[in-house]
Amino acid sequence: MKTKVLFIPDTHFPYVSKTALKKVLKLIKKGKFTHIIQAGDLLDLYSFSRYEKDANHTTPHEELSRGLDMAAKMWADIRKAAPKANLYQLIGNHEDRLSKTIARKAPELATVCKSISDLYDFPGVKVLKSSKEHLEIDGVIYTHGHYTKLGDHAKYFRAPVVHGHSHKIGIFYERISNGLIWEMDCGFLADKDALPLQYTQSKLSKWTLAVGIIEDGQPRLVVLEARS
Ligand SMILES: [Mn+2]
Repeated sequence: MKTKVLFIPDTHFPYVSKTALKKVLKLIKKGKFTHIIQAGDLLDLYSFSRYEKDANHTTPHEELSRGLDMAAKMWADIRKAAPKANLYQLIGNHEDRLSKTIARKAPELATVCKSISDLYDFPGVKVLKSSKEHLEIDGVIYTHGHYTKLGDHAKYFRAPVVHGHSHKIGIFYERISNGLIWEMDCGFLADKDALPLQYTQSKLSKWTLAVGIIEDGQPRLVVLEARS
């Protein structure tokens, strides 16, 4: 069977870009995808960040429950739009914020706290266990990503790789002795004006709303920003 994969990058719920997410759902309705993967950084978890933050922006409970509700709604909508597709949830570095908070502040509680993958138990969606795991479909590796330089994941795996994480877009190709490897960085799907996404300006300026499509082993980016 031929595969057609949709890769949805970092959504950072509840700080998702609602207009971009709507475009993704439209794409899914007519796209006949066999596999749909969310890259991780599904939730932002700003309240659990170890970086400087505004403690009054939201409460940990409110942010987590709103984020999970919105994420559950996205997956329910996706299931309705593509009932036959295989659905996967990857785990990103923002998800690690929960276990890292426990490890830092109360490591003795780690064994009694729910694992991240239990929290992300959406109906009909297979979830990976940690940000260290990746998915492989037809020889292509799908991962949240951790390197910042385009091409470094493909060089590490010596295989085609699709990822999110950097919030930038790009496709890298390299010829190696026994063929061609490539890497696709799929951008992000969050609202960069939301306070928790306010990183340094030099980073923000390169962030791009997009998704990745992998059809017959070939990568393609779909940019979701309005044309200016
Ligand atoms: Mn991210």
